[in-house]
Amino acid sequence: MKPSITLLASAAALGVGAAQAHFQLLYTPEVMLENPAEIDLKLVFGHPMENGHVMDMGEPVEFFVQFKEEKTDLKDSLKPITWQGPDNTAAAYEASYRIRRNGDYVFVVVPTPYHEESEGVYIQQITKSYVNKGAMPTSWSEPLGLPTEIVPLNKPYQVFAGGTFSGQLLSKGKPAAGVECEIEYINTGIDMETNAFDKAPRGDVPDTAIVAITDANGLFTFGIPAPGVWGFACLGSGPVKEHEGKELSQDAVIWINARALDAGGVAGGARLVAATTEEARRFDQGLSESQRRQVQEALRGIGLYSGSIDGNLGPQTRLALKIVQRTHGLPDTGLVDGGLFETLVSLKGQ
Ligand SMILES: [Cu+2]
Repeated sequence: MKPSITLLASAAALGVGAAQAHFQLLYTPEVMLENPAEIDLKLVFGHPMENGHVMDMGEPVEFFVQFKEEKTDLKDSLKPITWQGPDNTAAAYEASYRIRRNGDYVFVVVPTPYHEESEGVYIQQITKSYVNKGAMPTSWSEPLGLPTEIVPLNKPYQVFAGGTFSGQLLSKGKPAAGVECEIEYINTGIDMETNAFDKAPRGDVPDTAIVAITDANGLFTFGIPAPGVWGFACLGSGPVKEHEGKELSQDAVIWINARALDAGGVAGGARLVAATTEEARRFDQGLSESQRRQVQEALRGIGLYSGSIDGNLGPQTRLALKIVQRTHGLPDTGLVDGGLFETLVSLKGQ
């Protein structure tokens, strides 16, 4: 929301930026699956970049998954939960869904309009999140016929930090020009078990919301500066402008996942030491399974790893380890060596 006086006052008291945006989250931790899996989704209305207060969701109007041509209603699978924000709790929802076949799954929530009392307006953020299985792209670039939506022009589950993401904003299927889109990232840890955000933000909180304006064709492009889960909310682009006699902002939201890419000599400088698979295996055996999981959790905590916490240190873990080593001025072996475990655990605790 535009910050209200009360919010500004309380934010000033807390010493946090107030000019951040609210986002409908539709979150699941893993967006590229190799194997069939039951995934958990959390639906939360909050302020992810400043890690601000969370807001009560009403029962969603629609919740479904689109796989190729098939739209499957998932409303009956929604369960009400209480979400613990950093300083308040709010009504939220969760669901789980079994992913079996290869291809793109688009999860969509059409929330019930939220009454923003401080502004006397309603907000409805029609939100899409993507999951892929089997590295087989199918329909990620197709519009779904929503009242308003952002159609991704890059695979939303495989964007690289330092690269760009482009989208086309549609309203009733037609390009929507000159619309302000706010951009944020999830700047906090998400505890899928206890339904909670961490108490503090993890990274920088920019002074004001990041914004892009759609061009004449409804297009926008944003350079993704860092790995993480990024959200785009184009405001008021939906055709419905009023709800229960009050102004309605019907917004389009999309979530994308950006990770680091090791382009070898080009981006990462010379590799000092390249760990062979055999060396890596030997090193891993020196760590307990719980330690290997801790490594993955720590890397996920700092936004460098989006895979599963399974204790198997695969290529994505190796790359993340190298990045940590480079930023700490260590040889980039990609191995948990030379006190790196302690470094990672301390990073996680921050
Ligand atoms: Cu808000």
